[in-house]
Amino acid sequence: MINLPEMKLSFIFLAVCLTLTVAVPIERSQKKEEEPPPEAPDTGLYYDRYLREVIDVLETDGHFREKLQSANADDIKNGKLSKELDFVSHHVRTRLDELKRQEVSRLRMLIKAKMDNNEGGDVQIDHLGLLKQFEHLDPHNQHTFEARDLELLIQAATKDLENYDAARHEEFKRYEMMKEHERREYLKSLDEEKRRQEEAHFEELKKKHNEHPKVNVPGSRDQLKEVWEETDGLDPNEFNPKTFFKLHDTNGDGVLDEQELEALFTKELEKVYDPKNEEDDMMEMEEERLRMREHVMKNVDTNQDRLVTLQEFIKSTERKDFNEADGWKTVEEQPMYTEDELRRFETELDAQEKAINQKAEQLRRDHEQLQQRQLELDAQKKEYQQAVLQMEQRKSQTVEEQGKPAGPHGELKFNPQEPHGSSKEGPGIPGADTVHAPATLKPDHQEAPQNQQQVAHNDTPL
Ligand SMILES: [Ca+2]
Ligand SMILES: [Ca+2]
Repeated sequence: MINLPEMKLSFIFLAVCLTLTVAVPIERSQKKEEEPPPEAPDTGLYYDRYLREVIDVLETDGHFREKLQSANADDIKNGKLSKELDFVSHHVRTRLDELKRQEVSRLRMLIKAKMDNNEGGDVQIDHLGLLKQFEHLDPHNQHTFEARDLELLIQAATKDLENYDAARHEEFKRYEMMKEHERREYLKSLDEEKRRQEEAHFEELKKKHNEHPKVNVPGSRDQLKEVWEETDGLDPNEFNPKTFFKLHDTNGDGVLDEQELEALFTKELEKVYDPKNEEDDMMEMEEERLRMREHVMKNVDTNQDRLVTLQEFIKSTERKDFNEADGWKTVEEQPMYTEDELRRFETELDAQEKAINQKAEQLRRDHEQLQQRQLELDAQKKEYQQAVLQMEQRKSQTVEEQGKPAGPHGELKFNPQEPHGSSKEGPGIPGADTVHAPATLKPDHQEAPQNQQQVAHNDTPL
């Protein structure tokens, strides 16, 4: 992969996808054995892979890279940059077209899977109509990647990531409610004595968790100075915001992105959370990290592009509350949900459980029916096999007894015009009459096998 230290292309990413701290591997097509660039975090978007691949391909185009370096966040967001797509090389366009076709095909599969799940698969799918629900590409043109596609991709990612923090808070809240729900259910299952013990233990853990050094307000002088002194090993009396900014703009792109900011909070988080302690919940630590970053962005990122410039940073250090000495209230110290919300959550859980049980019961019944049907089919099959076998036995016996070849049309078997022949059943179940065929005829050993074959063949439709 091309390693561009000043890769402004990551600006698209910076503008949109700096939310997560988790890194995932990205597939790289180039074989260059250069130092691998730092991997961008998984955006958590369902089209994350497509987004990354488009950016990777665009990075390979000199013209586009140049334009990107001179673009600002607004140019990127309002689609001005997307127009530059018209000037990228043919080779890059071809690869983008390919990526888009793959993405459209993936979305079609998603639609199909969803429809199969809901409708049983027999419905005619309106692909174009359904593709319109995906806002990260232009569904009207499903074969080529155009400027419109880049514009939509940037817009969708920006918008979706703005909602992403909110979704994470909501998810965390549900996690906490689930935790409390399970704790209460567990307590209910205990006898009086054991329950008292458990509750005492719970209170003890809570107390232990709350015993920690004062947590500084993120982005305040105290917090930054602590990083300056302890992480950077510098003299606290020489604290300098500009130097601090440069030190912590670790990728050197001139802005502090969300990840670079979150890295500043590690010291504070370690005061409260230790993965080795039973009383410290690491999910809460991640929520804490997110809240700290949001707090700083709210106060510092004045143009709200999710990036902190040096100018924005310096300005924030001049604010009155930069010097505020009050501590930071941790996740644990504020109510995450009300009793009412917990009740609603439990009702919802209950309904979900009922629905799942109903579905399981239905599946069990379906399964039983299928098993029953299979048994019936097996029995039927056996009967047929038995009947065929009997007929074959009877016929070969008859033929042997008659000892004469069957006519070219097999008339011997199905319409025996025997001396005693009285069968009018035709090809129904022959043999009943033929077993009584006169025994005077000698079997012809050369012809008999052919007869047998024909008998078997003609009977197969049964
Ligand atoms: Ca940076
Ligand atoms: Ca900003």
